[in-house]
Amino acid sequence: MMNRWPVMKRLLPLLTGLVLLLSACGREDLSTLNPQGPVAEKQLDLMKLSIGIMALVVVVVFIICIYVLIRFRRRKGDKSIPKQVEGNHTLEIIWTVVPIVLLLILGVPTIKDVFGLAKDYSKDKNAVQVKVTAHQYWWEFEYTDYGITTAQELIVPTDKTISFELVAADVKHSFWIPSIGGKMDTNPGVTNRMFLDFPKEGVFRGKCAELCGPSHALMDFKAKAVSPSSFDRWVAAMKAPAVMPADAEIAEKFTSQCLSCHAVGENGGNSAPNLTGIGGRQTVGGILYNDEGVPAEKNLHDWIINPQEYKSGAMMPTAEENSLTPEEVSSIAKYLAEYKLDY
Ligand code: HEC
Ligand SMILES: [Cu+2]
Repeated sequence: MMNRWPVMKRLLPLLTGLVLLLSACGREDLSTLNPQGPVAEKQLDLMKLSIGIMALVVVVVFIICIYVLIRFRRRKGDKSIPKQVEGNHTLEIIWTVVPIVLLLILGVPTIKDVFGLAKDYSKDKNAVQVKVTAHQYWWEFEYTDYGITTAQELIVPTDKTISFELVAADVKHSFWIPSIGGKMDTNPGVTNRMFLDFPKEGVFRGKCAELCGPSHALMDFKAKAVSPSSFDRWVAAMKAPAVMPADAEIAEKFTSQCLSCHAVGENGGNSAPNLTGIGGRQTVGGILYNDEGVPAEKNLHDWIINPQEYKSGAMMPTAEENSLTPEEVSSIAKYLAEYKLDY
């Protein structure tokens, strides 16, 4: 027999590396196996139940199969025809009833949860209504009861159910926060509904789960669950008058070159992410993380110079196309980095 160990020994570091790489992608957990809310918990319970039943069936079938293969194998010199069991009532009843019982055990909770998770909270006065619009390659969150809109960072209170109305502005996308629950397609022209609860404070990573173009894999967002009082402060801060660049010339450039698409406070358009309080967000564009190593100002600066470099196909012009001088880019990046909301 060939000794395979030397080959395995060479493959082992590669496999270890792969495992580490795959498990260490991203900062917040993207796993459905570590639920942080009741919806994801129910979904995980269903996965466990169905995998449990399947595993049980596989084990039992394999044990019977191996037993039969050994016990009833053809022995040397034995030419006789085995005992025929066709039409055996006991056997037929067993292999009809057992699957029915298994399907019932799987089906009853599945149907109960599928309908339970489809509950419509769109008329519920206690729920926070959020209209999610998916764009290539960013997420817009409109709080219809509060008259505010934000992007890339969904802020939610821990004490209320969030009722989502989901649509797409261009092609089909899919809204998914693995550790909280989901997913649900967003379609152009059709509204889907879903609700989620965020009982724990924290930041949870969301993803587009439907191949939607070259930067599909970069269509990340954050869901940030905060205390009820913090949420109220955030709403108030979002509604406060916009902070514009202090320098009049920069303010004018910003208005003419950026607010044609973007908005801050009550100023600007709505064909691009709302930039109110962008300096306090965890990322720029959902993917460039702001931290000590790379502060928001640097990420904003790099992004404004050439968004396509970080997200190919991003529908934002480069600094050159926006006819900005390097000084103007720096001033705008500094202004946006300092634009933070207190909440
Ligand atoms: C033609 C419309 C358009 C113009 C003009 C425009 N942008 Fe954008 N911008 C976008 C779009 C679309 C995105 C989202 C890209 C993506 O993530 O796919 C974006 C994203 C951004 C982001 C990241 C937002 C976030 O939520 O993380 C920043 C910051 C930004 N733009 C700043 C600017 C600045 C500053 C200017 C003016 C110099 C500007 N943009 C001009 C369309 C525009
Ligand atoms: Cu998408």
